[in-house]
Amino acid sequence: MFLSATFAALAAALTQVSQVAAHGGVLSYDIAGTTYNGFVPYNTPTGQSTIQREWDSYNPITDPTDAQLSCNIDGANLGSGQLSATVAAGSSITAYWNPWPHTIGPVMVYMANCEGSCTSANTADLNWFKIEQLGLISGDLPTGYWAMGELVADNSSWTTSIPSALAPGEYFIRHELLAIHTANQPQFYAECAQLIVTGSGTATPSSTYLVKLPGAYSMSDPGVNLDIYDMSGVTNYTIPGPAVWPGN
Ligand SMILES: *[C@@H]1O[C@H](CO)[C@@H](O)[C@H](O)[C@H]1NC(C)=O
Ligand SMILES: *[C@@H]1O[C@H](CO)[C@@H](O)[C@H](O)[C@H]1NC(C)=O
Ligand SMILES: [Cu+2]
Repeated sequence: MFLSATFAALAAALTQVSQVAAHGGVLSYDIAGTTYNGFVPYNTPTGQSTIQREWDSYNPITDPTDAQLSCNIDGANLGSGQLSATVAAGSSITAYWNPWPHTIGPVMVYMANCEGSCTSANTADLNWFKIEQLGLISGDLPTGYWAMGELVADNSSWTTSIPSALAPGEYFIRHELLAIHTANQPQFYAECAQLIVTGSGTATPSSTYLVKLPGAYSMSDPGVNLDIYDMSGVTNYTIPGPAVWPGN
């Protein structure tokens, strides 16, 4: 009785540890040479100060229509602790994840204009546009080399550039990993950070490139709900969501 209870507790603890270790998110950023810490999940938001929106768990969102798909659960602003990073259009941004455990699936980077203050914005209402995406790089679906594998090989980081012609203003940047290693069970990992983009650009994406999140994905998308292990020899993968804004 005592032993089995102990084993049950131990098994539960191990399961929790492995679940935490098996997932994660963006923990910090390097923006034009300055390091910014992210939110620290599993900790109270009280006293935290970061450019990132709150996210509370390393677990993925598994429903492409989840109400909190835009900036993860619960995506709240941090009140007086909520910061924004000022960055010139054209600058590079590197996002750093915890040592990332998954190598199968696309990497997507979005932005959204807050039309004013990002801190007071409801991220589900914003018009999001993609600034970068990469899916299957080589090989076939079950055994090929994916953008997520490249991210892991690159110190669990991803570097992208703010489009240089982008009109100045307050924007979110949203990094999203879509892990598809489990058959017919997509895992969405998204984190958002607030930027104040400076410069003399005038370009803004037209409506063709703008989507709501949730809204852009569905379980009927070929790249969302699939069993890669049943697709040996298939060498094309359709990244979900809108086309990447060409930046002009
Ligand atoms: C690897 O990532 C960590 C952050 O997770 C960073 O502190 C470190 O500088 C990176 N190493 C290299 C070689 O870029
Ligand atoms: C591969 O391309 C075909 C033809 O366009 C398409 O029907 C199919 O959904 C694609 N497969 C994936 C996994 O995106
Ligand atoms: Cu995971």
